[in-house]
Amino acid sequence: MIKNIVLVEPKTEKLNIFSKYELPRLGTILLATIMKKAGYDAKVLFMRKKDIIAQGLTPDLVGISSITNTATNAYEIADYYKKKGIPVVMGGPHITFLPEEALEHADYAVMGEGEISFPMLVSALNGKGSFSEVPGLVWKENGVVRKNPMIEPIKDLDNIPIADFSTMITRNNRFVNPFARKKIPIQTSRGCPFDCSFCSVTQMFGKKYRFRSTANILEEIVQYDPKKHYFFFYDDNFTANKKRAKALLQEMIDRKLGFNWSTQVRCDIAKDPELLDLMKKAGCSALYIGFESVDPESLVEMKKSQTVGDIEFAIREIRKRNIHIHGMFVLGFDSDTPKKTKATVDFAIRNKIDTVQFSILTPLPGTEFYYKMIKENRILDSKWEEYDAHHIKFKPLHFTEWELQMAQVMAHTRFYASHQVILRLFRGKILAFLIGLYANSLNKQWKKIEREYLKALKEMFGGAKALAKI
Ligand code: B12
Ligand code: SF4
Repeated sequence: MIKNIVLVEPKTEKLNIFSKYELPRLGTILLATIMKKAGYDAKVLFMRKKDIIAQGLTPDLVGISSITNTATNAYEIADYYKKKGIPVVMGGPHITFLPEEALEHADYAVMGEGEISFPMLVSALNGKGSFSEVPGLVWKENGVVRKNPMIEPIKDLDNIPIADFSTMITRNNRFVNPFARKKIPIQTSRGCPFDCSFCSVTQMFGKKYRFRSTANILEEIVQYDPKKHYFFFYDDNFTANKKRAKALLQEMIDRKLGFNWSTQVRCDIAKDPELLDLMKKAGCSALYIGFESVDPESLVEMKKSQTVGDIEFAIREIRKRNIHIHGMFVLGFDSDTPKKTKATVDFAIRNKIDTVQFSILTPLPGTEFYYKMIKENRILDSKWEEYDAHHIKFKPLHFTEWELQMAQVMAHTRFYASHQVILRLFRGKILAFLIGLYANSLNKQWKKIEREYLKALKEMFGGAKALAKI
C-alpha cells in the first residue's frame, strides 16, 4: 500500500549558468501538493544525487522528474531506489519523448502533464483502477512495453492547486519555509502558439495557449509579501495572449501589490507600448528574451517568426522603461557561420544588452531539430548530462565541432570581458555588473573544469582557421 511518496528533481552535476539556481521546476512541487491534499505523505527533493542518497529516505514510491541534461543522474537515482526494492516512476520533458529509455531504469514512465496521470497511477498501484486507464502511462507487462496515448493538455489550469512549497526538503532535512524564500516561482500559463525548431514546449505542453484566471493567480500572489519576495513567472511566453496579460497586470496595479517580478517574453511585446507600460507599472524588473540570432537566415531556419528589426526595436523600447534585459542567443544553426557568430556577439555588445547567454544549439528529444539530426545522422552521442547547451552534441554544417564549441566559449569571454563588465557599473547597471562578474568567473571555471573535454574535441575535430573570425 502506497502512503509515503518522494518526488525527486535531480540538480545538474555539471557547471552551467543555472547550476546554482535554487528553485526546481514546478512539476514535482505540484504533484506533491496534489498527493498531500489527497492524504498522502509527499515530499520533494531538489538536490544533487549524493545529497538525495544522504537523505536515506525509504518511501513506498519514488517519482523522478527529468529534463535532458539531468537524465543521466535521474537514471542513476532510479537505479539506486530500485535496488532498494522501491518502485520508481519517471516523468518530465525528457521522459515524455524517450519513455522506453526510462523503462530501463524505472518501473513506469509518464508522458506529458502529470497532474491527472500520477494520482491515477498511485490509485492503480493501490488496487483502485487499472494501468490501461492511466493517460500517458508506459510500462512493461510480461517483458512487453505497453503505452497508453499521451494525455490531452489540462483544459482549465485553475483546477490545479496552488504550489505548496512546504513539501520541499532542504539538504539538512529541514522543511523550507516558503515565506523565508526570496524568489518564488509561479506559472500563470502553459503552451506557446509558436513552433521554434529547437524548443520542446509545444510538443510537451501544446500549441494552444492556456492560462489561469486573474483571480486564481492573484490568490497565489497575495500569499506573499512584497518586502520579502519577488516572483519569477515560470511561463514560456507570458504575453502570448496580450488581452489576458493586460488584465492580469492591471489587476496587480489596481490592487497596489508592489511586487517585483521577471518572466520570459518574445520581442513582439515591444510592438504594444501599452503592454510594456503596464508591465513596468506592475513591477516587472527583468525580462528573459529569446533573441536567438541576428542572422536573418538563421531566424527563418529556426522558425522564430521574428526579424532582426524586431530585436533592435524591442531592446530600445524595453530599455526606455528601465527593465533589465537578459538576451538569449543560440549558436550553430545550419545557416550560421563563424563570421555570423562574431556579428551576433558584436551586436550584443554594441546594443549594450544587460546580460546574455550564448547557448550551443542542442538536439533536445521531442524537438524538430532533434528529429532532423537523427534523420541526417548528425547526433554525436547521447551523454545526456552534456545536453546543457554548453557542449556540442551534433555535427554542425559550417563549423567543425571544436569551432562551434569554442565559438560559444569565446562569445562569453568577449561579452563578459572584465572591461565590458566594469562598463556596466559606469552605466549604473548594478545587476548587470554583478551578473557580469559571476559570468566572467563562471566562464573561466568552466574552461578549467572542461579542459580535458576541450582538448579531446580539438584533437578529434580541430579547425582553428575559422576561429579567427569569431
Ligand atoms: C522555469 C524554467 C527554467 C528555470 C528554472 C528551472 C530549473 N530549476 O531548472 C531556469 C531558467 C533555471 C531554466 C534553466 C534551464 N532550462 Co528551463 N525551463 C523552465 C520552464 C519555462 C518552466 C519549468 C516549469 O516549472 N514548468 C511547469 C511544470 C508544471 O512543468 P514540469 O516541471 O515539466 O512538470 C510537468 C510534467 O513534465 C510532468 N512531470 C514532471 N516531472 C514529473 C515526474 C513524475 C514522476 C511524473 C509522473 C510527471 C512529471 O508533470 C508535471 C505537471 O504537469 C520550462 C518550460 C516548461 N513549460 O516547462 C523550461 C524547460 C524545462 N527548460 C529547458 C532547458 C533546455 C533549460 C536549460 C538547459 C537552458 C539552458 N540553455 O541553459 C537550463 C537547464 C537548467 C538545469 N536544471 O540544469 C527545456 C528542457 C527540455 C529538455 N528536454 O531538456 C524546457 C522544457 C524548455 C524548452 N525550451 O523546451 N529553466
Ligand atoms: S522558443 Fe519560445 S517562442 Fe519559440 S516555441 Fe519555444 S516557448 Fe514558444
